[in-house]
Amino acid sequence: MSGVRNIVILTGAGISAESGIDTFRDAGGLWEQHRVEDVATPEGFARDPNLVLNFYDMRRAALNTVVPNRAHEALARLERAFGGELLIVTQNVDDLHERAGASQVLHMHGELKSALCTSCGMRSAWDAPMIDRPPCPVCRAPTLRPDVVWFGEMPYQMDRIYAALRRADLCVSIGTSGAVYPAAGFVRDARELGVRTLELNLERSEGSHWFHESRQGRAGELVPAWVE
Ligand code: BV8
Repeated sequence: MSGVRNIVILTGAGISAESGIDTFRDAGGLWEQHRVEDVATPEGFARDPNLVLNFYDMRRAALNTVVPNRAHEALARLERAFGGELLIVTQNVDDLHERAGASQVLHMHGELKSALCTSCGMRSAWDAPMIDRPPCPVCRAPTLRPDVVWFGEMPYQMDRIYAALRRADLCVSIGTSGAVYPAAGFVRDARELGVRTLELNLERSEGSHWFHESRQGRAGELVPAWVE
């Protein structure tokens, strides 16, 4: 990566697929098992909170049965070895980037291992079920929800993401279908800023035509090969 000083890496569910975490839109994925409207919107949570709390309790518990894969490990190696600025913007709510050793990770759609209190608005590290309505660690009210960004909600730290894109000279998208905005628009934002763009994905995505270069393959092979 000669001459590259600032890298923004966007990751999606495809980077965690080889760790055994279901993606959303692949065959048998999460959205085939549940309607988005029922489990990933504020309206769905208001309509049937137990369905939503169970959906996220199950996914949070599953995290303790999976481990980072070669793609997560390669990005953590890159972060340690790279002399410039590197930010991993992940759409994923799992903790596999961090468990692989990455530290500059921005969860724009929140995290399974975090709780948001709808009474006091505070976020707390969390690794237990919510179905029994445990008390908020801060205000003690029994009003915790998953600290994830649902459809119709504003993703986290958008200003920081756009500031990083403005400084970047390379933007790499790994394992995302390019179906969900505003993340799916980052490649266009990057191109308008004159940033070089690379896609590493199992198959061509909805946004592949926007990338300067698009490579197809499994993240467990493509990402270590790109990092080395
Ligand atoms: C918002 C929750 C505004 C946590 C998720 C235009 C502009 C702005 C917004 C919109 C717009 N048009 C529509 C919208 C609204 C909406 C949206 O984008 N809808 C889509 C469906 C059209 N966006 C929103 O609502 C966003 N909020 O815009 O707010 C606003 C403004 C002001 C004030 C308030 C609000 C919020 C979106 C976040 C929704 N939450 N998740 C959770 O449950 O996890 S989205 C969900 O899908 C995931 O979080 C993920 O981020 C996202 C995308 O999925 P991917 O990660 O790409 O996964 P997917 O399964 O789709 O694809 C996997 C890919 O991996 C595939 O390409 C596959 O080929 C590849 N793959 C598989 N295996 C491998 C692999 N690749 C490599 N190796 C492998 N082994």
